[in-house]
Amino acid sequence: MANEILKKITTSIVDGEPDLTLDLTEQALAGRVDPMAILDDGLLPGMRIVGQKFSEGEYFLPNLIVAAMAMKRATARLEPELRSRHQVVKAAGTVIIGTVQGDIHEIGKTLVATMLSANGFAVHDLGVDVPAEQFIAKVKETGATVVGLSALLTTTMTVQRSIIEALRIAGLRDRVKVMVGGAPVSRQWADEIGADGYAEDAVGAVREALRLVGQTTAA
Ligand code: B1M
Repeated sequence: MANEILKKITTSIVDGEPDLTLDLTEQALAGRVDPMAILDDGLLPGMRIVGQKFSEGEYFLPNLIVAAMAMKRATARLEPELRSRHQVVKAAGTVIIGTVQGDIHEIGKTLVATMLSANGFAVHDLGVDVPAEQFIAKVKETGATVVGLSALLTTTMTVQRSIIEALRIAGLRDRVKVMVGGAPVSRQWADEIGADGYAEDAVGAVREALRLVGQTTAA
């Protein structure tokens, strides 16, 4: 039953049917399918296929938009389930997160924020298209010790580097650890731009953030 419904969820993302995606997500939850499996084995494979079809010229921008709509509705429904599965350890640390300036991809960043907050971090999500000044102002306001920079475009990855530099110029670089992520980002890139941490996905981001604040608990 689980495999079948997960496949249907994937297909509904690829076909761009947000109502059906939400409906199938509800059905899967009612059937006690693990919310993490709904995400990893149902929704995300659908997004990967959509991205592939877009790069091959089979899909166009409207296909991306409708797939993102389906993904957002389903992840909003999964969010409380994902949170409730984690025993929250209060004040693991304070994280400021956002998608960097010039980039409006929000789904992955929001998932990372959700998982961090489900694991005890106080999270300030600045949204998308966030300029360096806004990260800096929020670090000063909150005293956060981790800054998370998401970038989904090869053209906006470089903004991660500029933000790290802006934090240095603002005299904050020694006070915060910077974690970077996003589909085109790699550990190598993180090292190259002087980031302190990198994670490939939302679960990895929790592990990395805990490492950065000096804790060892696994996500
Ligand atoms: Co865009 N887009 N898009 N898009 N889009 C990609 C990224 C692309 C790979 C598609 C493709 O060509 N195959 C391509 C980028 C190519 C490149 O630069 N290499 C692309 C393009 C080209 C564009 C536009 C330029 C298209 C255009 O206008 N011609 C445009 C850019 C707009 C802009 O930002 N300025 C654009 C627009 C859009 C939409 C607005 C239509 C929509 C986003 C809607 C929204 O977010 N509200 C969209 C979508 C949906 C995608 C794809 C299909 C899916 C992205 C997604 O949500 N994935 C994407 C193709 C793909 O990735 N398969 C694509 C699901 C999400 C859960 O995964 O975001 O990777 P992801 O996040 C993961 C990890 O990366 C990681 O954890 C997350 C959870 O596992 N992670 C972090 C993310 N942030 C992290 C931060 C961390 C740690 C881990 O620490 C801080």
